[in-house]
Amino acid sequence: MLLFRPHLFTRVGLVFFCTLAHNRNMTNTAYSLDSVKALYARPLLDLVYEAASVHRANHDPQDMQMCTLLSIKTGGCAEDCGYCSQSIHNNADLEKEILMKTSDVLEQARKAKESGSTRFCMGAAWPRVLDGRAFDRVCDMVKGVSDMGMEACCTLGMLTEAQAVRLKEAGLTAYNHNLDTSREFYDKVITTRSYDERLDTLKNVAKAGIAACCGGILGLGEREEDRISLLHTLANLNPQPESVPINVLVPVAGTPLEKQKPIDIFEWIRCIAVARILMPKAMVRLSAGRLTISKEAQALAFMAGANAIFTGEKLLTTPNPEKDADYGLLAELGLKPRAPYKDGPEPAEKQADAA
Ligand code: SAM
Ligand code: DTB
Ligand code: SF4
Repeated sequence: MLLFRPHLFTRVGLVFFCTLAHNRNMTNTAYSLDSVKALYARPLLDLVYEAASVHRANHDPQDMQMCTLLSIKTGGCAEDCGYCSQSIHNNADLEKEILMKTSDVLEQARKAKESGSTRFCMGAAWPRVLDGRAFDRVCDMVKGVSDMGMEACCTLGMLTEAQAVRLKEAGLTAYNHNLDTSREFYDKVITTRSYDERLDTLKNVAKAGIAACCGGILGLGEREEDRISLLHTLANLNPQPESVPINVLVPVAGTPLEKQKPIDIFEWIRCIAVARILMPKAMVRLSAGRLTISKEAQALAFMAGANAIFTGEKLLTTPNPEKDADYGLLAELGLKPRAPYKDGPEPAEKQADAA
């Protein structure tokens, strides 16, 4: 008779998932939904232990990538995302702003670099990119940020392959485009676009040779099955995302989710650990929601494999921990800000080297 022996499963599980994850980076071997469910169901501290081992095998565990966000065009977005302050379907108290001037954006990027950030992410409240003067200006911004020696990232909504190629030529490191939740739960939160449209943009980004920054939001009212399904979809993207932002819902007054019950912090840790194990090479980025999470919980998240944060007092439209608090926490934990890719190989080359 086969007895369930957790200690044995821990070791066998680690070898199994590391091998699977390693193969996944080189071939089209897909994770089965059942394997992700089994991983997710493991005792929390076993998961954290395994995730820490995978993290240490693939990254310098002292490194923390510091990223800065800037909203380059704020509010007035036609999509109906239930969490978002910037949707015209919601009633958040937000000043709409037209596309910023390129020189102002580059000034902000320069300040971010001076304060230690190596990645600069520009966000626009657009459902999709339209060709024209505004997009030309965004390409100039990307070029300017890249020329400063920072990793340039942007998030502009849906994108065609030709637009992705233009961003690549301008020097874009990564394109942020989140799946946000499971396919099954998606239309409970967003009805103006489909999951497949999100996946189409991710394919266009991959075809242009740009790394994808793709993750989700926890605490939208989704069930555990939805979190598992999201992680399963993310891990089976081919190629896997270069970075995986893990957002916790920031409940914004005037949005349908303003009264949503906060996610249990151990569910957050569990998702971070599973993301790290399934996507060993990715940067796992703690994104929205850190302001209300204790420093002890953030330390456990770093142990579970999170290795990037957004710094600066604002995300796009909502508050974020002060820079001093973040640098203080890194110092307390013996972590250090990571150098940009520009000081080493590009993410795609790194993956090829690992293979
Ligand atoms: N319009 C583009 C899009 O939706 O892809 C880019 C900007 S959008 C604000 C970028 C991401 O921010 C979303 O995919 C979502 O994950 C996150 N986000 C937006 N509002 C949030 C909130 N209130 N709490 C947590 N994450 C949020
Ligand atoms: C991501 O996944 N999170 C960031 C970044 N990518 C663009 C955005 C968080 C936004 C949080 C809500 C706000 O500040 O408006
Ligand atoms: Fe628009 Fe993006 Fe906000 Fe959705 S999340 S409303 S697409 S800015």
